[in-house]
Amino acid sequence: MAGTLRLILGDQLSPGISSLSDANKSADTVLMAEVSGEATYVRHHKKKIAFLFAAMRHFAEELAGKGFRVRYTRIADEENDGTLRKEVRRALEEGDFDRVVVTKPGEYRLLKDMQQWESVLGVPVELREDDRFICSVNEFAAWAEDRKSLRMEFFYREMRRKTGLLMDGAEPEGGAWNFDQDNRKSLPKSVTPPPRATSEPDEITCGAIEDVRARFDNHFGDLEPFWYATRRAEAERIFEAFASDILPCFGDYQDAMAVGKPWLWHGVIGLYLNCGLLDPLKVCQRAEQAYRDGRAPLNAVEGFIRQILGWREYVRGLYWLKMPAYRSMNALEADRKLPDFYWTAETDMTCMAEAIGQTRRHAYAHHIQRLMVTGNFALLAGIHPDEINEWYLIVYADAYEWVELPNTHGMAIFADGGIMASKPYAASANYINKMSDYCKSCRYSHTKKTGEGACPFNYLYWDFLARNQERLSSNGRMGLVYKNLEKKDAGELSAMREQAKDFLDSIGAVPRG
Ligand code: DLZ
Repeated sequence: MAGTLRLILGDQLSPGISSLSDANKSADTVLMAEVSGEATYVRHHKKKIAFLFAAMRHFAEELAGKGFRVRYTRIADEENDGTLRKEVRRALEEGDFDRVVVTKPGEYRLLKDMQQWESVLGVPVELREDDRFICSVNEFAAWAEDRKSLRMEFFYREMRRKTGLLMDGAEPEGGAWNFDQDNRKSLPKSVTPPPRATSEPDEITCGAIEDVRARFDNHFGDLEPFWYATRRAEAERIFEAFASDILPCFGDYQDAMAVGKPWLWHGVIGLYLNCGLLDPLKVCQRAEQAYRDGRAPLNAVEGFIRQILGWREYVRGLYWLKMPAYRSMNALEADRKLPDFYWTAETDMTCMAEAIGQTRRHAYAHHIQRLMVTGNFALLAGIHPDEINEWYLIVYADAYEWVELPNTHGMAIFADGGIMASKPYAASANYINKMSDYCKSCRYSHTKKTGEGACPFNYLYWDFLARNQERLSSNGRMGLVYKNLEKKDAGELSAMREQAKDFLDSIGAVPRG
């Protein structure tokens, strides 16, 4: 009897995935394939590839243990045809299948490809919804319909009502939807972040690391040390350690940054959530439990839940609502190349060196580093969206286009012209100094606006405002900033603009032409 070929992608490692919902274990085959096409369409961080290959191998084992027949192609297999489409074709040729079932992918380029599979492969191909999100694509579209403004905050309230998370009847717990004003503390010198739970690589994970070393050694980033969890039970253990010991301070220092302290009180669970090792609703429920048990304060728990129930669901909805046009938007006509130090971390700016250096080491930076350091720099410098979007997709272990693109394109560099954010998140050195200790050990002065030793974030900031005056000065939320620009001494402004240009040219951030 012919069976069904059920394809599982590297970020679909959830036992409840829709493509398996009606599987017949005795007739069907689950196909998983490590392919160079997925590892190199952008040249992903080595640690990201190793993490995903190891997690895929463990998931294949998990499924086999549950009685599924699994066909698994490793990256080193001689017969490996290199792309998902070709691996599906090879499986169809070598087996007895009368249809293919797959859960829709998280990236538009792959969805477009899969939509052709039925005609090119000659068998019915069923693409199922990915129901691992709390809000479906259709539900988001219905929410967005006829709305002038698609701000996350209103969507988030709907999600709170829908799930009942942190609700007190019809009202938000604690009388407010958002406790962000409590979540902007900088890190006092006397406070030390807690140690983090890590996972020892087992034989399977070590094998994946060696395969990546052999094939992708020229990709960005450090492969080792490697201590991310690659099995579900380990990811759950690490999350549990966070929920019980670290979550209580998550809110307070959510926006803080400090030299040599990449984790602070952050969850560092995006990579597990986004490949399916952790479930978003369960994670939120566990955080709420910590609050209900009196073990974590409301500002911490609300802030954490908002990241997942609010931002994560919102960016996913927005991505599918706006693609493909979204990706080619360039509202600020940014046109410069990405400077080389985004790859090397070799820059005298301590904040950039720290954020990029830890990204090289861990394939991780927290949201304020992404938004207000590397993102802010790209915004001010006018880096072309394609260059910065690709960088973010490559370097973070949690990055897939559905989550990366809106966060970078919309939030960090305002390329969508205000669909996501009501104004650009542009900031001078003052912000970085307030929220971090980076400026203390930096050779640049955060108070100096021009001349030798002035922090580039300062003159780039004023250059950004002047360059975009026509586009942004009518934005009500930029009114004060533009009043300040008008008060600026013309000589000082032109000196800053000249220094901005010289600096950008000197770091290779030249116009793409
Ligand atoms: C990111 C990634 C990588 C590096 N490798 C694979 C792979 O070999 N096989 C696979 O099925 N998936 C991989 N992925 C994840 C896919 O790129 C991801 O499923 C799509 O981008 C859709 O989100």
